Amino acid sequence: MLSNAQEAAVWKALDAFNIEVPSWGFANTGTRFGKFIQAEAATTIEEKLSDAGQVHKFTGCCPSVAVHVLWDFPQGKASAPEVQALAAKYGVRVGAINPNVFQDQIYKHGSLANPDAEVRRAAVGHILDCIEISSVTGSRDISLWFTDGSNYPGTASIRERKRLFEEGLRAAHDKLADGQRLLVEYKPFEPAFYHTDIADWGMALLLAKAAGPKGRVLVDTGHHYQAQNIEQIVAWLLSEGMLGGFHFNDRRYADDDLTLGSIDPYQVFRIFHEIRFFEWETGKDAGLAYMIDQSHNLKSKIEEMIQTAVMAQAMCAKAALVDLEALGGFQRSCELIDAEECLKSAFAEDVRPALGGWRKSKGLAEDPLAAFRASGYLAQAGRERGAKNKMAGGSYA
Ligand code: PSV
Ligand code: MN
Repeated sequence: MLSNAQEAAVWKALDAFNIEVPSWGFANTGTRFGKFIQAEAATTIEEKLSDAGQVHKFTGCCPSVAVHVLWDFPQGKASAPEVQALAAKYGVRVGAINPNVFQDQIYKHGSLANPDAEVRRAAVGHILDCIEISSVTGSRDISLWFTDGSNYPGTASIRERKRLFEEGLRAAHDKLADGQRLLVEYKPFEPAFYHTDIADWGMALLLAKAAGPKGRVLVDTGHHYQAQNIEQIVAWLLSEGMLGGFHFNDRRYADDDLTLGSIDPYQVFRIFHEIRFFEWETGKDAGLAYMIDQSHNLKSKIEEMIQTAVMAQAMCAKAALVDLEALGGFQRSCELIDAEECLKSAFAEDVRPALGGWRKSKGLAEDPLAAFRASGYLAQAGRERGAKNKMAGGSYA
């Protein structure tokens, strides 16, 4: 049982916590080995926003939706007002704008680091369109992930490509409006298998700095090698004022896109703890974008997104229970066991009753997943979208 003070700390943390869902998490996706079609999956941006609206309706903590421009804006930047209006129709807003400079045929050898100046110009042009879209949708973050890299030693100049990235990112950064930010995401491998141009947080940090003062690093929790200490990366980026936000998901092997906390909830808790510790010590709001980057081909998509949001809230709540004053004291006096127990005892607390109480106070159901299931939304979506999904490929159960 939590004390009244602990319960108040949880409620305060939950009041301040929102997490963004990705539009691409509601559509049928698969692996490179195949796609299992779900009758109720979203087939249009309107359906994606409708599904995202459901996640927010039942969790109360997912008011915004990250969008991928190539996938969600059928007419490019001309679609921005319509997408904006559709989001409002379903009770959400457009969040981070994700340019896509990896799918077109021209990007076979990269985008901003392509040896061909024409291709680099096209990539910068697309990112500038995305910045214009952000101005229409009122989005703060332009979230950049690149597939640039090479597959075989000797086939690319690593240093020249770094220089080209600096040049391209600077050109994009120059066009940001006030209040907008450029988030630079890193990933160690895939689809490039020898070298990825932005392979880790150090490279992303240097490039975000080279881009300009509105450049920040985006940490996708699935984009690390096995056993990497992600909360240390988070702590370092926070202390540099360079952490922009997260793409949350879990992984067992690589970029598995598993449900947040399904493999290692303690990792998620430790990340939230580092953020809270930083904000408590500095008295500053870190201004982070908490986003989910998961797309599931086996689990039911809306249900899984609700699971994720609930897990994120739970880990954020547990982190709010760490006695930071005491922890700091134990750390300074090297009382190792007490420091460790202080952290672990917060993680061990059952915060579910407090989460339920907070939801009730907001007029939400105490169990968002059960309430969503009872709503009948999925069955209805299946009836409306089944034929379209069937046509799009494969059979479905
Ligand atoms: C790439 O693996 C990534 O993490 C990037 O954030 C993309 O925008 C997203 O997944 C969707 O492909
Ligand atoms: Mn990502």
